[in-house]
Amino acid sequence: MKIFYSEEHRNHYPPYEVFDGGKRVEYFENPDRMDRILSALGKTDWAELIEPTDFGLDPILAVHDKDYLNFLASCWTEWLASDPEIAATPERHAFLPATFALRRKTNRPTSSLHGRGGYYMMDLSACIVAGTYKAALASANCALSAASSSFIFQNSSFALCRPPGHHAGKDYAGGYCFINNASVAANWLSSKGKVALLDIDYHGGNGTQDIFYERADVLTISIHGDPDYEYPHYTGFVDETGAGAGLGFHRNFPLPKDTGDEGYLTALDEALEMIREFAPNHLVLSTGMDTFDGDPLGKFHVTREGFAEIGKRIAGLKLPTAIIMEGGYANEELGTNVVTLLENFK
Ligand code: SP5
Ligand code: ZN
Repeated sequence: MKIFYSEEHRNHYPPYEVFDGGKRVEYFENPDRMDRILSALGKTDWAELIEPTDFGLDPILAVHDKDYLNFLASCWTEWLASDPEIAATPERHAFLPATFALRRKTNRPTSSLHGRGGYYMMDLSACIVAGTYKAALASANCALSAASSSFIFQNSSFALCRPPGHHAGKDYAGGYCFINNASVAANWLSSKGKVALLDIDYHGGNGTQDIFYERADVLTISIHGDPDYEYPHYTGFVDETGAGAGLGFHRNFPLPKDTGDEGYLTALDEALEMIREFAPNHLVLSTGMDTFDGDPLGKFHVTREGFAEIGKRIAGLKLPTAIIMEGGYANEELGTNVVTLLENFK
């Protein structure tokens, strides 16, 4: 299986993120996650590591707002220039706004750095540092390379994306995500045929939902912790089913705390039935492993055997699939869990 991976992600490693209550913690979405996956893939005889192709900005701008992307590109340099103390100790800093725009109709990003920051960010976990923008571009190129490979060879491939993407919308970052890799891939594929995007990350795929909400050519489905108790808190409810031409082409499966293999697989079967009925030409799989029992950011109890069965059932669709890495923070088990899922798509 072709695995698209870039070393560029290492330069995106913010020194902290901020949890509820203002608590600074180590950045959970760290480079070690990739090392664990690479190490597990290295022990198989089927993983072929490939550098992504550079697709340029056009396929990214087909999904994201130009001014938002410009903000990501220049944010760090502007932040450094704003304060000599930051410039003197850049490794201790990350850009984060402390005021957030309510998306009222009259709101717009204002010209100051914080005026853009609070508009283009939804929380305190999409921290921007020196290497963030280039890492995000490389990550999107991994997803595009996987999409293109799956299309050309009509088989499945894996984009080992970091940073992840599914919380990022057209013009906002959040939840460790800057560019919505899976959406960029799905949108690219949508010019070749019908696309289904299934999001199995533990957190609701709010960015993906927003991006395709009014489109009927890309069916989006997310299975996740109910926003009644879980991040991203304000979206991912069962009554959000698309709008306009896209009505009926989005579906959320919010699940209760402590969901295990059985409850998860029941929801998955219903999602897979919807995909079969939609009869897409391609599948994009937003693959978070944070549903795992013991994930520090999750409240589900999906087991290793669960991931084997999840992989088997999704692969049973027999669709060329671009598998896109999203979250998963139980680093010690992350590599094995990813390989367990991928085994089914060889
Ligand atoms: C891609 C992805 O999985 N992003 C997830 C971002 C989640 N950020 C919110 C974290 C809230 C952590 N709550 C603290 C629980 C610690 N026990
Ligand atoms: Zn997640």
